[in-house]
Amino acid sequence: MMVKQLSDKKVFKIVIAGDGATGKTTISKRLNGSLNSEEKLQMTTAIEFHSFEITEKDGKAVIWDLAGQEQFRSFQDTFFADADIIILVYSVEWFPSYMNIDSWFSMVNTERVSKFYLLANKVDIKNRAIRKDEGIEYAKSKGMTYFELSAKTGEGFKEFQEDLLRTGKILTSTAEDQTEQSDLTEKDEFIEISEDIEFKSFRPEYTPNDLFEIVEKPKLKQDEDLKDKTFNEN
Ligand SMILES: Nc1nc2c(ncn2[C@@H]2O[C@H](COP(=O)(O)OP(=O)(O)O)[C@@H](O)[C@H]2O)c(=O)[nH]1
Ligand SMILES: [Mg+2]
Repeated sequence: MMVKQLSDKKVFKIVIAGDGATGKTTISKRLNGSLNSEEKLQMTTAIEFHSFEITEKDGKAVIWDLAGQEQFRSFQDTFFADADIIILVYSVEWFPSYMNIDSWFSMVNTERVSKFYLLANKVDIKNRAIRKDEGIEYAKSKGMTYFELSAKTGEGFKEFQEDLLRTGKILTSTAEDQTEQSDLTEKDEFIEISEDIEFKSFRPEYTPNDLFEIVEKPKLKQDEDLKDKTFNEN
């Protein structure tokens, strides 16, 4: 996927979405450097905003992050509208969060989006439910750029951050700057295939591409039930 350029835009909108507790807020805070600050979580609004500098020429990104309201889908139009970059997040140890990526993806008007990331978070947890090659395969099928990382330990984070900053620079750059960067396409993200991983986590036999009826069910309660079940089995 080539990065579509915005003309001289200085502030752009990044939307981070995915199921609750997959690490969206942790990722956002690591991006803007506030991860370890005492900043209090504002739970009174439906959306949190995290901003950070993207270029020396006052290019700025604002991340739109749901403040724990992931189960209510009524916000979606405003939330996704005019997003320049979209980041969808799942947690590698929690299969339903991977399944639901399809549902998050379906809320987006992809034509308007300059770049789409799929992040497999929490790779510090060794008990994986989704292999790396599956994540890559899915990302590929949707034209997304895949990274896996741990927002908690920082493992793999730099690679994603650098790609995001590079994208941001292109989005905010002028036409002259563009000539140098015009060759920027996806690089090596799809090449590496993971080693064998033993599945211990909860794992039903379906993938995000065929799960529409599953995500249409009342989600939160169902997920909680599944979660309890998994913990009991372990
Ligand atoms: N082990 C592990 N835990 C994480 C990671 N990222 C976030 N968490 C934890 O997962 C929980 C939910 O994270 P949060 O960022 O609030 O998720 P959100 O609901 O998607 O915004 C918190 O307890 C985080 O500390 C990670 O990479 N690894
Ligand atoms: Mg959050």
